[in-house]
Amino acid sequence: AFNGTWKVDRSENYDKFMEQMGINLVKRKLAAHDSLKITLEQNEDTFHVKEVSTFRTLELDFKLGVTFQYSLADGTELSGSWVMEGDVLKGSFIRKDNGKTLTTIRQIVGDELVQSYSYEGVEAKRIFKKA
Ligand code: MYR
Repeated sequence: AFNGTWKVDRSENYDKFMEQMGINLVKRKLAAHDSLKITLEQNEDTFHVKEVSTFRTLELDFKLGVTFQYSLADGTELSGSWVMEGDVLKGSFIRKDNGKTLTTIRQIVGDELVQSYSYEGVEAKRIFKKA
């Protein structure tokens, strides 16, 4: 169900979320228009991800339940993993610089992919449409 290319359509509370993450105003303004596109390809418990935005292009693989490293566009390093609960992908990541946890959920709602983020009490969503 997650397979395909997803292009961000809109975001909710993303600016506040990034502010909580400590990202400065200039970077937040750029990030608000990052044209993020995520391609997901699932093979059993392995996912191949291609991420394309105005900041960068990157590809990675992760396996459900297996910890991996991921860097945000601003260089902040995270370590964590995704698990599948029912039809929902749940991710839990720890920031390497301060040890704080960022959780995220991907789910299909209608014909959209909704990714929710939570960090230090602030939540945001980015909603993607099939490209
Ligand atoms: C992936 O599955 O796409 C790779 C792992 C993603 C890890 C969690 C991403 C959190 C992104 C938060 C963006 C907010 C920047 C302030």
